[in-house]
Order: sequence, then structure tokens, then C-alpha cells
Amino acid sequence: MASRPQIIGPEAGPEKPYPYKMEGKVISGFGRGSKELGIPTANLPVDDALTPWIANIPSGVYFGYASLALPASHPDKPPSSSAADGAFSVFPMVMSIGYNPFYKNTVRSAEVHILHKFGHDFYDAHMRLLILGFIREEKDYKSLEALIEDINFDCEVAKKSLAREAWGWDKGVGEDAEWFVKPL
Ligand code: ADP
Ligand code: RBF
Ligand code: MG
Repeated sequence: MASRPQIIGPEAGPEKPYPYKMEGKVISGFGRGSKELGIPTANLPVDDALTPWIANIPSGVYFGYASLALPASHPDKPPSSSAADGAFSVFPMVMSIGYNPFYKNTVRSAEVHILHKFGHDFYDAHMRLLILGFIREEKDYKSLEALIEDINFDCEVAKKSLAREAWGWDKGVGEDAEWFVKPL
């Protein structure tokens, strides 16, 4: 495969039309992420009425941040004061919006791989997304291994791109930063 950039977006931070925002409860997907790929993806319902922009953006791989309102019983809920009920924890993420051509889905899905190793799943948790950039178009693949290899590279791109000073979740997105972590 031709090499592709390891870092996406300008040094100065996210640029228009980003950020895109969406939120909702984590739902069950196709049940393949963890089992077949070893890459779990938290799926959100796609509702064109709530997120009109989603119908008009290209299908593909995007990156940014996810915030999660984890239940008190969840092992990854941070300790002490920040763990108040309804409080959000922020993680970097990489996501796919589209039809997964490798699997020939007929419905457009939005699924998020969070760059954190969780001790337990979090179905039904409220998740918010700040989408800050586009990595690549979605592709069909000859093998599952080739798909997995590309997704792992996407994770590295997201990590490296977001690690820059101007790409923190609370940088350059104005009042969207308040919305992102506002308790439920
Ligand atoms: P489904 O097809 O139901 O989405 P997956 O195999 O894709 O099933 O697994 C997704 C679930 O795994 C998520 O809903 C979440 O509860 C859990 N999960 C655990 N770790 C992660 C992670 N790092 N990123 C996303 N989801 C994760
Ligand atoms: N599916 C595809 O068919 N083609 C892709 O190019 C593709 N890229 C993905 C990139 C990322 C970062 C993630 C998290 C998923 C991607 N998928 C892609 C979706 C993958 O097929 C899906 O997560 C599993 O089928 C589980 O639903
Ligand atoms: Mg999934």
C-alpha cells in the first residue's frame, strides 16, 4: 500500500468545518468489532434529524475525542470528585462513518474506537463526540488482516495528530468544549 501521512491537520489546530458534534447512548452494532477484528467499536445511532451534517460528509475514517458518562460501577470511572454521577471522562478516538464496504452494510453506521483499554464494556453509556478531522475514505479489502492493519495505522495517526499542543479537546473549539463535558 502507498504510504500515507502520519499526522493530519495544521499545527495551529482544527479548522473549519470541524468540529462536528454528536451524542447519544452506545448501542449494539454488528457484533464483529471485538470478535473478528480485536478492535471494539462503540456504535451510536445515526439520526439525520439530530446531525444534519452527517448526510453530507464523505464516508470514511475520522478522529477526535469521545467523552463518556460511565456508571459508578465501571472499572474505568476515575476516582474521587471528578467521578460524580453524570460526569464525563474524555478519551482520544478514531471512528468510521459509512457502510463498511468490506462487510457490505446497507445502513450507514457511526462507530468509535476509543484509544484506551477498558476493563469492561459500556453499552448504554451516554457518549459525546468532538470530530476534529478526516483521515481517509473507507475501503474494501482483500483480507481481514489488511483491514486490521489499516485501522491500526489510523489509530497511530489519531494519537500523533491529537498529541499536538493545539489539538487538545478544550483547544480551539470554543463553547463546544463546555458542551462536551457538561454533566448530564
Ligand atoms: P458491537 O458490534 O455491539 O458494537 P463490538 O465488538 O464493536 O460490538 O464491541 C463494542 C463494545 O465494546 C462497545 O459498545 C463498548 O461497550 C466496548 N468497548 C470496550 N473497549 C472499547 C474501546 N476501546 N472502544 C470502543 N468500545 C469499547
Ligand atoms: N470497514 C471497512 O469496510 N472499510 C474501512 O476502510 C474501514 N475502516 C475503519 C477504520 C476505523 C478506524 C474503524 C474503527 C473501523 C473501520 N471499518 C472499516 C469498520 C469495520 O469494518 C467495523 O468496525 C467492523 O466491521 C465492526 O462493525
Ligand atoms: Mg461496534
